[in-house]
Amino acid sequence: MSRDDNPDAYLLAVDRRTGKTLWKQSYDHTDGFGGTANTATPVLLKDEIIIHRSSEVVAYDSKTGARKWWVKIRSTGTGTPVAAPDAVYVATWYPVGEADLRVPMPEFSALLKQYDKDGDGMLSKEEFTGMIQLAQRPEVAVKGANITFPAAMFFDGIDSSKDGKIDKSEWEAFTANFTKATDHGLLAIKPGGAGDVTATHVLWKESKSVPEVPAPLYSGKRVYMVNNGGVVSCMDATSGKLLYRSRVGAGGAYFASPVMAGGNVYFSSGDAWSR
Ligand SMILES: [Ca+2]
Ligand SMILES: [Ca+2]
Repeated sequence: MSRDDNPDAYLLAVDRRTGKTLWKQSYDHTDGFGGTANTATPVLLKDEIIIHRSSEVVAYDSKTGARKWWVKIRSTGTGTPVAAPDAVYVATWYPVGEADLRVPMPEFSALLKQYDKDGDGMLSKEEFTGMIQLAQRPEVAVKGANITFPAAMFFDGIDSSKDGKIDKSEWEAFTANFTKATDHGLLAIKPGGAGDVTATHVLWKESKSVPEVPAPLYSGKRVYMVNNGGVVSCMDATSGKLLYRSRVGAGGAYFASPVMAGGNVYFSSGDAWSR
């Protein structure tokens, strides 16, 4: 697997004894937004390989590599799914998915003031050299906590008319689409479907305090998750009912997935990002 901007991204099955390629399944890389990571680890549930990527949670037949079912989402593709007997739990995190992560996008008039050197009321690639801040991570007080990318990375996606310039309507369409975060959440998905099961196989969804990187933990018919800042949520695995939500008392970024041992759940925080 690889990033969406890598044309060679694929899922590969290799015979563990001989190293021979059994099958190779390519991705469509044209979806997702520029900053997607797609770093989630694939997981196996019976004969299905389940992958969380920026545009879908998708299951492949482990024998043939055929696409079996998928749920359409929009996320960074960072959280590794967890396979339980009756459901797959996956945190689909999106940079503007929760109110405290959002930052206002600049108005087009402000961008013109800053970048429109030739004064034609549009932005060419040469002019639009700055950075775009897409979101923030207020719970993560270190460098790199603001989700900021070079404008050039998004330029071709924003320039929908493909004339090499961004105009007001193109900028507004981009910001409206980006800030529309409908799919962020911890999803419980019933496996074993066929084709697009977005409308039929999502058992429940919890949209608050969703992890960016850590996998959820399934144990004792409960699902636990921890987000940046250390808010822990515990849901009933079957119904999705929130049983409790609480701060563990340690802030900072959370990358490590929780583990269960001896009847306790262990969480590990860190703030070493970008240092
Ligand atoms: Ca211009
Ligand atoms: Ca244009």
